[in-house]
Amino acid sequence: MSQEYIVLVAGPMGAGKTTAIAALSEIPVVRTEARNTDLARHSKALTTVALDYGEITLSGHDKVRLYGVPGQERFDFMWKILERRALGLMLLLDNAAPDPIGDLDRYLKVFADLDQRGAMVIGVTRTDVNPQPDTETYNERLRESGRVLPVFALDAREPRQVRTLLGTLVALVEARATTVV
Ligand SMILES: Nc1nc2c(ncn2[C@@H]2O[C@H](COP(=O)(O)OP(=O)(O)O)[C@@H](O)[C@H]2O)c(=O)[nH]1
Ligand SMILES: [Mg+2]
Repeated sequence: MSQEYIVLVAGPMGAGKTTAIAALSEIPVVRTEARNTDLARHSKALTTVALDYGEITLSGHDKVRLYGVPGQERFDFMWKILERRALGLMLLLDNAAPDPIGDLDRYLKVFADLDQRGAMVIGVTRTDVNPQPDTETYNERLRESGRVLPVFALDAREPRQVRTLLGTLVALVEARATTVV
């Protein structure tokens, strides 16, 4: 039977959410971007203020609806609406950000419900720009917070790497679906 999954792609501004969705999607990505009015936080001229949307069909039948959700705290309420419908979360973290481990902590708190109910994978981008912290540091932090989650270093511009991350997430969602009846 074919399945349909809603997957959220979350993470701070500049982590590669829009790029990752574009790398995965087989339809033209619906992008809602606007001029960045928060240049103090990030120098990007365009930033996501609403949603990015893309779709991918897995193994010929299962469809994944991908929603990129805003990275700025002032849009928090939008995360909550979609989170209720989602089964999986791809959390992207920018390794070149000032405090990526702090970002991890913050997003784990925000998405605690989805983490409990669904599945989560973590993709660390920009390791080419900033190799530290390494994935072991993320793993340690996750262990401290009582979680075991897959952590991948990846480049959001590389479709194959993003597909690997999504494939892992879908496998976790399916494992949950068969164990939690
Ligand atoms: N150097 C480098 N650039 C990346 C990587 N992943 C994404 N980018 C770039 O980072 C920029 C921000 O990505 P974007 O998708 O707009 O981030 P968003 O704010 O999370 O949607 C884009 O120019 C991407 O091409 C990576 O692993 N390394
Ligand atoms: Mg974006």
